[in-house]
Amino acid sequence: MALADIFTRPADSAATASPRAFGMRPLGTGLEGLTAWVDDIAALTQPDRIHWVDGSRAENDALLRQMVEDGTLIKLNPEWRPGSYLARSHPSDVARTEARTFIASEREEDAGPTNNWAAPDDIRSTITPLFAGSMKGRTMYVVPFSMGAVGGPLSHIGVQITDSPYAVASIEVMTRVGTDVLREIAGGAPWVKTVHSVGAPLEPGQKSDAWPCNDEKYIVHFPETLEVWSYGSGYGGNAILAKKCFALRIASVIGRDEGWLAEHMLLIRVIDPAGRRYHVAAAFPSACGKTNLAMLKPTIPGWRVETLGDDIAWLRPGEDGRLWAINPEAGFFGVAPGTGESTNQTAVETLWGNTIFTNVALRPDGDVWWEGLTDEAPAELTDWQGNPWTPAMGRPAAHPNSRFTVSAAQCPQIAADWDSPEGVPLDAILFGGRRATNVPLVVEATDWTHGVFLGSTISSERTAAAEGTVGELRRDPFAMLPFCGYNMADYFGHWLKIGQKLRFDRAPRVFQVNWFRKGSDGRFLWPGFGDNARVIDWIIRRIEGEVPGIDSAIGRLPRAEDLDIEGIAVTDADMAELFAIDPASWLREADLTEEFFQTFEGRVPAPLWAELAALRYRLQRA
Ligand code: GTP
Ligand code: SPV
Ligand code: MN
Repeated sequence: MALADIFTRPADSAATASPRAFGMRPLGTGLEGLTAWVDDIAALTQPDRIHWVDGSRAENDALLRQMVEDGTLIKLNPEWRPGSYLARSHPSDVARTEARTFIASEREEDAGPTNNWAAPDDIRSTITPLFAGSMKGRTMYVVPFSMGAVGGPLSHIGVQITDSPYAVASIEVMTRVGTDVLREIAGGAPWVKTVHSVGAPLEPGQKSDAWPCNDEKYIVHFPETLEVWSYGSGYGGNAILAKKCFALRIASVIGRDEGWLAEHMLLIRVIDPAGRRYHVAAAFPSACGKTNLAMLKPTIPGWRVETLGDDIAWLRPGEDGRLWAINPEAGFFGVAPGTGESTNQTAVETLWGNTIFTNVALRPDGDVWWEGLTDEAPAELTDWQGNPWTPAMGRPAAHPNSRFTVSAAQCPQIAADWDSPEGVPLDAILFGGRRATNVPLVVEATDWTHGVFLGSTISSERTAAAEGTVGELRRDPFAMLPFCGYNMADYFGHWLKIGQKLRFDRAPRVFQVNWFRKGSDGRFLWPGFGDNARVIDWIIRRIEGEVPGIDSAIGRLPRAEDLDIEGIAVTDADMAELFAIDPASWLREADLTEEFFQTFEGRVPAPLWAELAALRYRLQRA
């Protein structure tokens, strides 16, 4: 089949298979395989129209215009926010739904205790009837996309079928969409199948809701057949399947089998006053500071940071014994609240236009607002649900998980080579979380194995990025708890194995950080944001061997005089509290770690148990 024909081909007329027969047909390879799959999905979901997305500007313009007409998007005032739109989701569809997210591996133990497992055949027979006819009255979009530069050595291709034009517009920002991806498929490149339906078929003549979705939700991953099926939600990671579903859950499984890592990490280049360049990746749980650190504006003179990625990094050991990283995405889906001139000026500048905002507040002048954008709220607003709002009402105007979708290229400090196919060699890996107590501002792992242990024991207070109780402490190893597509104990083992492929003197050094420790008065002890550069500065001087690390029970700490706190209002008492290590509460943490490791029923690698024993030994003597 010629590539040009794909945009005009009618749906396969034979494609009226019953849901039960679905998936029985061998697909073949290349474009034939792709079109056979599209026909199968169309036969199942029965859309009114099929639209092959070519990723062109004209197509995107038309899509956005259509969504404005349909009431899905509100066009913002171009005087303030050119090319930008506001979407208001259904109030029940505002975040990832982890309880409805499944890993359908053949064997239950391959999903592990931290994932919801479903037997593939069982869950297929549950969801297939839901997808049957689910796109009636709607357009089915076929979106070919590449994660990483098209054709790059670390890149991977996917195709998303969706009945949500909002998802299409988002995928076009977040990934590389277009005909060059089809060309790769035509050339025989493997691709991941992702199917998404909001689950809101229309009767003839029925008008769609502005934000169609379904109370019943399923986000199902089939790691063996490289498929994602998502039903019922139009929001974020539930609907932009390239992101968490593919680039983390499915990619982590591909990485396990191929010898690389798919990680929930931001990626930056740090340039010191001497012009030396370092590459740092950092894994923090959702809404714990990745986008902010990715756009760091150092408050110490002479330092610069260039953004490479803000959410996901794919890491692969190179021939040179270093660990190389790419950002597979092409845009940012960032948390709006808390993003302001004083915290993340770069993000504010990135959002000057061409941005889709979801669930933020609308100003009377047709611009957007959210808590933290400015110190003072405007006198009146329309809140994220479309209701009149004034500050006196005492509830937030923007949803706590409201977001912006904007292309990475628009970031003023994006690295010139951010989309280079080879990526960058890592000098440091940071693990962090939101911890009001116990965890110091920064601690260095003694070696790779200890670093893997630190990653495996990360816990963090829950945020609004997913459904659940905000503030509740939970384990979130490597910030991957909701995103690892296989047994996390095996994943820990895979990290250890990757370490063996690195040259010991070239492997990235591992650190744990915590910007969120609080004093007894409940305030953050560390100013955070731009001042986090002070911690990075110490990390880099450790890498260069310019300062000693002080051994403690939990790892290496800075000497007080080595952390540059000139010009910031952190008192000696605050510093002491930021680094205080209470052996008794750390021993309690160690007990919880043991409990956590035990849930994996013997699968946690022995070196991590040895690290736990060594930690306890040191704590008992501290
Ligand atoms: P996801 O996109 O959900 O993965 O979140 P993220 O990890 O990118 O988090 P983001 O950078 O958007 O920050 C989430 C929230 O934490 C925002 O409200 C920020 O203002 C706040 N935050 C980020 N960095 C810091 C920091 O250094 N200190 C403090 N106190 N808050 C921070
Ligand atoms: C996160 O929750 O980590 C996000 C938002 O980045 S979502 O894409 O919805 O997963
Ligand atoms: Mn983010």
